[in-house]
Amino acid sequence: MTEKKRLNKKGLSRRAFIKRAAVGVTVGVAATYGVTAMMQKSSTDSTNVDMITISDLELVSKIELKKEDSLIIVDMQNDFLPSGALPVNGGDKIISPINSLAERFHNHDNIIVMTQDWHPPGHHSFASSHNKEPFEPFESEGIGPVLWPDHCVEGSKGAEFHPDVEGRFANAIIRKGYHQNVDSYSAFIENDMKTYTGLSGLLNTLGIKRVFLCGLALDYCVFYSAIDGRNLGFDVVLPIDLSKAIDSPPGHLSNVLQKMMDEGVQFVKSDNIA
Ligand code: VGL
Ligand code: ZN
Repeated sequence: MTEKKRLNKKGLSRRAFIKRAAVGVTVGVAATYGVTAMMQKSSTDSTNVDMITISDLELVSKIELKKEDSLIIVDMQNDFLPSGALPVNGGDKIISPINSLAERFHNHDNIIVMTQDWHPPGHHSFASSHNKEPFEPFESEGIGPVLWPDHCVEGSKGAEFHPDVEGRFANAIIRKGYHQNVDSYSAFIENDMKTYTGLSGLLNTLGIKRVFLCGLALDYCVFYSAIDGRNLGFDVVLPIDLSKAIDSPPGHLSNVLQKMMDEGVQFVKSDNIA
């Protein structure tokens, strides 16, 4: 049996477990939260053989753009890029290929949305608000699984889009994370699992059926957007070369890749989107 098949088989049994864990959950990231906590536990187990990496993902060979497609560019802001407050490794490498994909969407007259992490000073997700260190584990309603350095404070330089990111193609900008005590990783629904950002309403009104997600960070805002996107009935495509991960706590990335596979997110190289 090939490595991929083996992983998929494991994925299936894990999915069965996830389905059970998710009983009673109708919408949003509720299932994701419980399951992620469960998965994190297994990821720190050194006997865990399920660790998957980006190179294990099965890729779709080619995707043709349709008019019901939208590109969501997640949090390409100074604070998530080198020299920012919460820099994501390699984040700068994806700027130019994201611009090029955005241009393709624009040329096809497809809707492009940019999201912007936008926190009030002293936001509850900041370690400094709890006299703790960044990346310390922390769970409370709408916050966690770790605390963050102060980042993307509303109106600050760090919250601005990186100047090299081509913003002129964006048809809409969705801000998120602006409630003091609740974070919003997902572009669709805040971490309280009930407050909508308005993105799904916008996309539904415009007749969008499929979303392409790129940007930062792969294992937080992109991941939760992908899962919510699926739960809200969208087809979700992730151009895998256009997103980079934080991977904190360690093993988090592997868990979320597995979860996205299980939820029917499609992976593709951005060059193969035409
Ligand atoms: C993000 C952590 C905190 C993200 C935002 O954009 O992935 N991660 N705030
Ligand atoms: Zn944030």
